[in-house]
Amino acid sequence: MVRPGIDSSDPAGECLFISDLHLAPERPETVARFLDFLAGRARRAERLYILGDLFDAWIGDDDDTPPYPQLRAALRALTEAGIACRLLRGNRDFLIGRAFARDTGCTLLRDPTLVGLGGERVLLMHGDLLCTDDVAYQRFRRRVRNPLVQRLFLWRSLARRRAQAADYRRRSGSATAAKAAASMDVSGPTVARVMRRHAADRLIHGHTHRPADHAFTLDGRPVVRQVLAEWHPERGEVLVADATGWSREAV
Ligand code: LP5
Ligand code: MN
Repeated sequence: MVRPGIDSSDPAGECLFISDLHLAPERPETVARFLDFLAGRARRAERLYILGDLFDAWIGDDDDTPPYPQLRAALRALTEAGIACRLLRGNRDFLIGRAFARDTGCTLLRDPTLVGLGGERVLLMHGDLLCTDDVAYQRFRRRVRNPLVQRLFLWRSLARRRAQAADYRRRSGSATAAKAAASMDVSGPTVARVMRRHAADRLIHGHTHRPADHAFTLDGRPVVRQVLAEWHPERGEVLVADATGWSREAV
């Protein structure tokens, strides 16, 4: 059985959940939207959870291409203002490491992580682990999550890493274009298995870019799976948990 990460439970204040911003040098509007969010809306929260794919492609914590230094500084300013920032890595930014956490004050979370919120057991994931019908992706995932493969990648120059990431993106683009849409969504039996294993009342994840609240019954218990929205240049979305319950807000 995979042990989940555990996050400290029941903060008194508001928790915000975001994912799939896909920030990149060539997406200045989305970067600006996120910087505004960090300097504004996020400051009213107690905790910010980022559930993966904050970056479109992270090739190592030593990448100082703009706007990465500015983004690190903005996250650092948020955590220094007393807002806890928890970061769970996605399939595009799984190479975020300890240096990034140290520079920003963010805490890295395991996938999955269990947190108690409002009396519920809430399971947090990026979402890619739930896409078990996508056998080719799961094979690719096992290979690139191998620590030795990652160490060899990180030994290369930034230019070579950038080229290799671009090659993966190209190959992934042609692979996904050829896959049936349903095979890239989460698998229902896998969701049930994971929620049952962790006795979760609520599962929050991103990755699929299919935002929705799926309420259903699991072994006679009402449960919910909330899928976060990807961010666009003209719109971001945040899932909010506070004393009054759960809601979604455009930012
Ligand atoms: O990202 P998205 O939504 O387009 O597609 C994903 C899956 N694809 C990926 C691949 C990423 O896009 C690649 C970007 C990585 C950036 C970081 C670089 C650091 C590399 C470090 C290496 C140690 O995640 C896609 C899913 C889709 O989500 C839906 O869930 O279908 O999966 C694929 O397309 C995978 C393909 O099916 C097979 C992979 C082709 C590439 C083969 C390369 C050889 C592997 C060698 C490993 C050492
Ligand atoms: Mn993803």
